[in-house]
Amino acid sequence: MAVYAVGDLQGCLEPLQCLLKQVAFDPAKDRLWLVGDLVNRGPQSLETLRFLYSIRESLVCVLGNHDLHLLAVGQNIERLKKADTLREILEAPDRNELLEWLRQQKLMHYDEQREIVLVHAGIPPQWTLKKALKCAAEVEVALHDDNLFAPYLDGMYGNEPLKWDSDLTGTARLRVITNYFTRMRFCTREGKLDLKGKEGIDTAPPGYAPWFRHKERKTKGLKIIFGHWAALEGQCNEQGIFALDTGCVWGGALTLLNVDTGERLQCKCDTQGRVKPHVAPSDPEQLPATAKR
Ligand SMILES: [Mn+2]
Repeated sequence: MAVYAVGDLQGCLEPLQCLLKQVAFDPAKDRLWLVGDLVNRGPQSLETLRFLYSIRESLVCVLGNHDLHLLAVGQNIERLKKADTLREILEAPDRNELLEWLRQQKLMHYDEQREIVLVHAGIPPQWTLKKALKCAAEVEVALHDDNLFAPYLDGMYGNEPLKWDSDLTGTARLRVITNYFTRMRFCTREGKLDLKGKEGIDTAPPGYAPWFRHKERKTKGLKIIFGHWAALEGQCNEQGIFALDTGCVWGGALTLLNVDTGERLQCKCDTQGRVKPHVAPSDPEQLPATAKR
């Protein structure tokens, strides 16, 4: 049995299938861990969700901001945005089955035996593993409860409060937990969020740093696999921290990590999130027009 973690799919089914083929993924034996943002922006959100649902017994999946957005739109709590490519899911005959499955997923997965955590965006520096699991579980209770689900999604949008406080209650409490797990990139050492910056590590505003970079981070020693931050291009240069979002939907690549061996594979993508055709450099017919001149 092998365990593979894969970065943000965002509806890019072709590159996923390309990678699963390369490792001869066997759903009967192997396990696939997904860092969330399974859908949106890419070309095949519905097909991606259907495929994942078909192998659901072999999956571990944590939710990303795009997945939560889909759930909110599915509940008529939020409207589709111009750049969303989620309509095909909402209009599908099997939408309820797919959305119900998505809703049952978690914000955080902890593999006790391997001492590895899987999250979409990260864990704030001031939280221990125990605290993070407890906070994730609070949101998961709301997600999985028929009565709490819609109010949770309704209160989920927004940037405030920017920082965790154990005295927070209700929607504000769930909102900041959700923002940590699904939207965080830069924060202060106390965990105050900057939700604007999206670029590389060296673009942190003064007083801020990538969540994994803080010296006092309480999850040091734990392995953490995450996605969400395409500008890192899969590199964060931090012991035990594995960045997997390599922007497959933006003309980057989809990345697969063998969780036990640390081996990485990539499938290069075009700007539509499809598998990029392999170009042999020796074939002049295949060279871009500028190179022929
Ligand atoms: Mn994301």
